[in-house]
Amino acid sequence: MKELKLFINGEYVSAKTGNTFENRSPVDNHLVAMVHEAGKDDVDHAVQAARAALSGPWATMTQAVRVKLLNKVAERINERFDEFLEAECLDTGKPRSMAAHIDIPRGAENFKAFSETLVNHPTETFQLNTPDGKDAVNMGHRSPKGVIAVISPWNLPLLLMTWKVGPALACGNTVVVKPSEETPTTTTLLGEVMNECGVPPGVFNVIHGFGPNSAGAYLTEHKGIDAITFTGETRTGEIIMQAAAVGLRNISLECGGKNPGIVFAEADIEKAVEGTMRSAFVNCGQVCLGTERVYVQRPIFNQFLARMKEEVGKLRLGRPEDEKANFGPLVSLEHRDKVLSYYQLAEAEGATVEIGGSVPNMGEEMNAGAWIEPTIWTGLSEDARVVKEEIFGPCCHIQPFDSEAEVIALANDTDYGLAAAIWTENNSQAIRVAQAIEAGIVWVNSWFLRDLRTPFGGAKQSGIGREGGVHSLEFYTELKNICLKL
Ligand code: NAD
Ligand code: 6OD
Repeated sequence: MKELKLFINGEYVSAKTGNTFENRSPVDNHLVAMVHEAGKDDVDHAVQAARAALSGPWATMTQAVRVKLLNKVAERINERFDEFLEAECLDTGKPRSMAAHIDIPRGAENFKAFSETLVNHPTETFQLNTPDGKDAVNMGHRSPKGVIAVISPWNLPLLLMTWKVGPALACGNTVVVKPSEETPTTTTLLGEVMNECGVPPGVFNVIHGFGPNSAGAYLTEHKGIDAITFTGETRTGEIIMQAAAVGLRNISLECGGKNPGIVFAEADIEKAVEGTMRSAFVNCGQVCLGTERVYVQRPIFNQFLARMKEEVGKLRLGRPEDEKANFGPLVSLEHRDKVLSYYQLAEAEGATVEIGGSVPNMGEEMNAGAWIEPTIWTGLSEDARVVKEEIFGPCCHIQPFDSEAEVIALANDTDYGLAAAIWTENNSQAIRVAQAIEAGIVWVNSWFLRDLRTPFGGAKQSGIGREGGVHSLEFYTELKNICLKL
């Protein structure tokens, strides 16, 4: 049986707790690996290693050498592409075609993009006339924040972890990563890559375990952590924010969403259908930016709904390695229970189930997995829990609207503010509505089109702070002003 150990100070080590937990495939529930669960002592070991590495060769390395190393890491992930792909698909059950297109290439690219940003981003200078008729020069200087705790979720495991580790290391920090207990494998594998590329021991550390009363909480509460970057559920973000308050540690929170898709009568319907199919159903609906509320202008409502149902009917459920499959299972049986409870709630709240709504029959072997049908509902009121709460499954509610003002109000009537997608060929309308939507990112005639130089994050309960491009540099460095009297 495969064993996943902790990665501390450049070595794979057993957890001092002696505890392990199971990592099972959501495709058919087979046991993939036993994972070592870190306790307080293990977390302390990892944080101490990361702290010691802050004053080792990593600290004296020039920026140019560090950038070269991180580019090497990106290249090495690409050289070991098939291993990362296999590992990600085993943990998540997602189609290989999707992980090969999104998860793994972006996982590698995150190490390149932020190095480039760092190299090309100037710090500010101001010249000041002083009262004695002379001058002073103010010079911005960035230094690493220190030891960063990276807490990541299971939906895009490698991509979302490296999205934080890439810029954190580019800025000269060291990290202790706690990947999701559901998807520990690619983060563990990255330890090998760090060693192969010559990243000094202690710079990148991995601990495994759960959240409360386990590795996640021990890490965020550890006094040796200088800043915490978290992606996951809003309620977990609230708990982590409380931990960060002790010692006034910096925090970046990328949390949940209940994102609207808005399809205007002036949309190219086929573009809107294609985009909404992706935003609602890709990765089995487990993308924080995904669309769970779709508002369609009344003149095209019936046509849009009919086309969506037609396309959902064409989705092919299957194993990751099935080349014809484009739809995998949910990440776990536990998550399926949650999503199914919303499927039942939708009916109890009076939804019309337009398509889907239950568990598919996948045959004897795969019926043990976390499969679920892609689902479309109509007919719910705006205050239904299914329309208000994040489900994080392959489902959406489609609702007609009449006016621009009405749909802006509907789109914003949520505690969340992560993302939105607008579909219209009328650019003035697109910009007007995009500016009025309360969200960190609004796509027009596209979805999940990512430029890593742009700010990424959520408004309202979807998060605090922005990462991406120079915004990551803001979070991962301490900016100091040096004032030199001439
Ligand atoms: P989660 O909050 O349950 O877990 C995320 C991580 O936090 C895991 O590693 C988990 O072990 C850890 N954790 C849980 N409780 C903790 C605690 N008390 N202290 C420290 N660590 C703790 O989220 P999830 O189920 O893994 O991911 C799905 C959620 O993530 C959804 O809400 C989704 O919207 C959100 N998400 C947001 C973004 C974004 O960029 N905004 C991206 C992906 C996912
Ligand atoms: O593309 C990214 O950088 C990013 N953070 C994506 C988040 C996806 C959420 O599931």
